[in-house]
Amino acid sequence: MPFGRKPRTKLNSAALALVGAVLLPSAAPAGPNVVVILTDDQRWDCVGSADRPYLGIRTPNLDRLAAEGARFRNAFVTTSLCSPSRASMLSGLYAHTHQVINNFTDFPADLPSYPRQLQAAGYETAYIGKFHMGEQSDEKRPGFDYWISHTGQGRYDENTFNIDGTRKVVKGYYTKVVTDMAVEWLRGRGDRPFLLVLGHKAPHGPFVPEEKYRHAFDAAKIEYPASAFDLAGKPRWIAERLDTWHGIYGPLYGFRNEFPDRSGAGVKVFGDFVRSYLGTILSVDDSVGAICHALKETGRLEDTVIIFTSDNGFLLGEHGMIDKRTMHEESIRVPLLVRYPKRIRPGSVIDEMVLNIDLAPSIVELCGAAPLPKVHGRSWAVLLERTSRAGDHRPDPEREQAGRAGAPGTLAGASGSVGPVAGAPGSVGPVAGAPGSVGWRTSWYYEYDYEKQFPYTPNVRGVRTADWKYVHYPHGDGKPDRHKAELYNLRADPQERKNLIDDPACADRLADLRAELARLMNECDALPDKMPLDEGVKMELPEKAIR
Ligand SMILES: [Ca+2]
Repeated sequence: MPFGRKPRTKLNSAALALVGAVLLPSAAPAGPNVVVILTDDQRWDCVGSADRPYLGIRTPNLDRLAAEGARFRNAFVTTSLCSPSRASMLSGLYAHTHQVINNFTDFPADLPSYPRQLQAAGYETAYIGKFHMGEQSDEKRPGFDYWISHTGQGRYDENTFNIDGTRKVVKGYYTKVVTDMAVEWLRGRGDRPFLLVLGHKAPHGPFVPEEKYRHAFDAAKIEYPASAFDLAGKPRWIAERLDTWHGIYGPLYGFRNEFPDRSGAGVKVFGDFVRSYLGTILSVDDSVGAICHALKETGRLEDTVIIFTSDNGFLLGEHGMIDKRTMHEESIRVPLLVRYPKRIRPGSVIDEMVLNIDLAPSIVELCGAAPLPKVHGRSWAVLLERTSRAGDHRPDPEREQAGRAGAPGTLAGASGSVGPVAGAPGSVGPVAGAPGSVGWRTSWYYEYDYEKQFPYTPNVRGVRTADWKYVHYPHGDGKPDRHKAELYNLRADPQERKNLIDDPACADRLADLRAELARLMNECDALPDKMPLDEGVKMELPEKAIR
């Protein structure tokens, strides 16, 4: 079933029929506005609405998106690295197809993307903030009518932006600056529907929280996670990574001056590292509140699909690792919140496994634009439709009233007034129906290619199902692997503590997963599988310019 093409076509047709004429393309586009808010390196549990929010982090504006929309509790990236994942989001394709396989490659100028499809359908389109592909250029990219971005990683303070052709140093904290720019653009919109992508730098390292949040997590007690000391039975490269740029005893992106530091006292600097990461996310939450407030003030909140997600997750010490790239849960899981009351029952929680390659086909379908000519992902609009069929999904009038009286910087009502999704008004809890009940995927393929510039992670190839994960590390020469593989029963062992790869009782399961991996790779055009040679984990630090 290459690409699952037939079922997808059927599902798209069914979904289109269900939502009616509003999704049909026309000369004057009638589709909803779309605002995509994209963070950089934000792990899935660093939003207050997560099942177990990290260190109890509170993000009232993001939580409001979840309470008034849908929270995907199983959202993943197919490559946990900034540029490859961003290119997958734009195109709906795996990295091996779009070929942005590292952080130094630009999005191919001729590759179809969802912004281009929306632009062709008559949308006004804008990109504001961190683009993070082809970093040597800050020039406007295809698909966007309006453009504000910059070269490189950008700076948290006094960043130089290319503001639609004019380069300028802008004082102020990055997250606030790009939010103000986005609000200004939103306020200037006319009758045409629009797409805005707001790309945050936060919480990408080196983490510098906004001054007001510098001490927000001072009281939090932070230790190395237990899994950092639990490496028996794991591949040796994981232990080799401990002292490197991507290990918990290494420099921690410059937070630690003396390294490697395996002393017990070294955990204090690790704690500062984690606190700073979290602090930057609080400013992102303010940004979400400001964007929603601007949409409400301009009368567009209910006609706008708001999507919040991140380009990859982030390891905060799990398995002795920081950073991303690996296929461990903290690396591949991202937040995904979608608010659009016309299609989503408030407080919906969606369990199906969705991927970064699903974003483009989903947005294109929701907007009624022409489908992308080729995608590996699938539109999750069908999952949203199911939430609305569960009952009345109109906005709650009382909450609308609260919104009109709400303070600036909040979506509707006072900041922090919304509790966890489960307790929110209108919450329906998990959507009824087992995974697969709408023909949804029950497994997916993960890939990452070894980087010479960051020699801390091997080539990675893996398959994840709802309950199992198999991941192996090819050398890149077509010969048998030289690293031990990993096999986890995620239902029994969600923290991936016990590697079952050598357990004879799991031999049949392992064979099934290997067969499934081969099937998935064939289905998404990943064969023949090309990758660089694994040159091993190295102690050397990355060049300063690319840290
Ligand atoms: Ca990233």
